[in-house]
Amino acid sequence: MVKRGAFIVFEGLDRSGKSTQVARLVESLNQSGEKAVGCRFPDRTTTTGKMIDSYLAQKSELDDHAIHLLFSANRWERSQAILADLEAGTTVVCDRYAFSGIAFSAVKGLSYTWCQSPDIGLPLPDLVLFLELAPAAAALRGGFGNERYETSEVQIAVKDMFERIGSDVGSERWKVLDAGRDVDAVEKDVRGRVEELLKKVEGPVGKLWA
Ligand code: Z5A
Ligand code: MG
Repeated sequence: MVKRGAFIVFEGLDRSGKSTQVARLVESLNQSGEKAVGCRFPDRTTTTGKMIDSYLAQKSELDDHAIHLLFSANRWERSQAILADLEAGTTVVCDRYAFSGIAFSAVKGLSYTWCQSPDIGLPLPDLVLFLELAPAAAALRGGFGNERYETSEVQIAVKDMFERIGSDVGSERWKVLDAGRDVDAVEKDVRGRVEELLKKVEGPVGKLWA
């Protein structure tokens, strides 16, 4: 039987280096002979993703509940493909996931448990690497863009919400990494934690919030 792949998620605030580390990890795993693919949420290429993209770009308005459900649907659309990759022995490295979904919606005042519910049963990550970066350090990486949520007020509120989510997920699965170090140092830390994980991944993929 093929050993299943690991499901690894990167979370963190704006400019914490998620996309950089996802790309580096996928490349280094493939170079060392481990099959790995990247994915990202929102996936702006699908029909729901195009609606999300328009909302984030502030070209359209949507009710807070409706956009939350679209972000969740965007993950469900991809969930069978993620499971298929994992079962085929490919590690999946994902840039944001359902934890961003809760964090950004709950800070707008939606109920935390309501925010969790549409994602119940999605593939459960084996490891969540939360890239922690002080807002002042993030600011040195360039100014905010023009997308919705790219303000310091939202980012600070979201950071607090991520702390609550991390404690609900539990410290076995949710690891906080100092993202204020240089890119190579963060990558080395990530790689060490992923090597530990790959030794112990076994059994069926779990279900989120189930
Ligand atoms: N959202 C939501 O509301 N609900 C949901 O369910 C989901 C998401 C899934 C779009 O996210 C928005 O959608 C997001 C949450 C919401 N809103 N916000 N904020 P996105 O993923 O498309 O965009 P983002 O992740 O916020 O921004 P980003 O710019 O892509 O950040 P990043 O991926 O973490 O950073 P990066 O691109 O790797 O690096 C940023 C810059 O810093 C770049 O110039 C790098 O070269 C540099 N960098 C990276 N690492 C370092 C280090 N270690 N030192 C120095 N410089 C570095
Ligand atoms: Mg990114």
